[in-house]
Amino acid sequence: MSPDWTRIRHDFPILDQEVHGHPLIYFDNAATSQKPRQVIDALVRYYERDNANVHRGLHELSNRATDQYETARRKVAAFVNASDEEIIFTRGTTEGINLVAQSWGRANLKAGDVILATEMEHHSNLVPWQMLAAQTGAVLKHIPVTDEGVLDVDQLDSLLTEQVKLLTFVHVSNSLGTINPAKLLIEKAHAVGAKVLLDGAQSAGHMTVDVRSLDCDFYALSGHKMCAPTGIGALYVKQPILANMPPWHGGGEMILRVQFGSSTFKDGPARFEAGTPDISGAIVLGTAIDYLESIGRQAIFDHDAQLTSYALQRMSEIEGLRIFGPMQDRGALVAFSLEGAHPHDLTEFANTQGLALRGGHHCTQPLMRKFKVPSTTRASFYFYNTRDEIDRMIDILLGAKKFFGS
Ligand code: C6P
Repeated sequence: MSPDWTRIRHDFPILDQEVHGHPLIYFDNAATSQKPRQVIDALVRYYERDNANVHRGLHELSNRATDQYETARRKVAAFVNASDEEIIFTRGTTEGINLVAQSWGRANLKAGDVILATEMEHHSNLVPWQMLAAQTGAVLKHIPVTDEGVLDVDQLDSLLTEQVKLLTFVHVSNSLGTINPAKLLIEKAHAVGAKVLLDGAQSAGHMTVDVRSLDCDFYALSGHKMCAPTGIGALYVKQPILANMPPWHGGGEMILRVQFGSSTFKDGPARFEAGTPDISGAIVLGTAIDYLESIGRQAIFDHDAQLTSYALQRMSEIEGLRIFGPMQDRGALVAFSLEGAHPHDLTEFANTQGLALRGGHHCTQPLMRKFKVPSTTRASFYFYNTRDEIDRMIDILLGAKKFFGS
């Protein structure tokens, strides 16, 4: 049975408001998603009843907080089909990737090794590798993107040499919407002995993700893009890779024994969670996962896909509107430009009509350079959005066309 999308939309109190005298249309979900009442309530409930530090206290509240925090880890693990010993809580995708670079990367890469990324990476999946390359002498290379906005897989065989120690790529591009052929890329990278990191920022909340079946070695996600608050995320690291990774942050909770001159460290995810973690964030990330699972991830994917193909169809009818990225196999976003209107001006115009879009380079400057544009405007959808909102966006874009004389 199909979910009751109208009822589901009512779970999001923020959507029920006017902006500049118009009903809010929130199409900036790739930047951050909205939060359902269930998640907001769970956050309040935690602070009203259970708040305490984890793994430290021997009192009731600390035990409750610890139980809930570790239960959330199990929920994240189940969500991506991993074991809880493979899930590290982070602040988000950015921190997860930096953790891999500074822990696994520093321990395993040396001068001349190759880190292979793609031309469509978010800065979060480029800058940490540039820093690691500068530290180790490794070289950062990339798989080019075609004019259609997909990876040029014909180049793979020449790029995937035995020098490649890591292939790192975005699962769903935040600037093009492209869903990359993860399984194929992972298989090819493993064939030359490389490890593979998947940037799951735009995939985790939108589709079923099974790290076992994908067989990736690292998968990073951000809670705030999948109905949880900002400041919490998770990193999957396949065992036994995790067991052999050195710590990256030092501090409380990640140690076994500390002397003045040296320390020994815990095994498992705790080794990478120094200091007091985002306890409430992790717990309600668990609530967000329960919420998404109650709708069904395939249902969310199908709903997003229908909205996106409808948006693509309607937007293609607007003369002077250029769509970036492939017309098929894409996630729930459409980046575009409108002749005669600067993307920032267009985004501001949309805002005056209550429509939240994003205008900018979307933290993918190398990709913008490839397409010879400084920035684009982007509409990104989630399961609480409707066809009616897309129709209203089209009207606003037609209004913008007149306004900018394009
Ligand atoms: N993209 C966007 O509007 P953090 O900030 O750590 O939660 O996520 C970083 C990140 C990494 N990879 C991809 C593919 C992403 O899309 C993002 C975040 C937002 O597109 C903010 S720039």
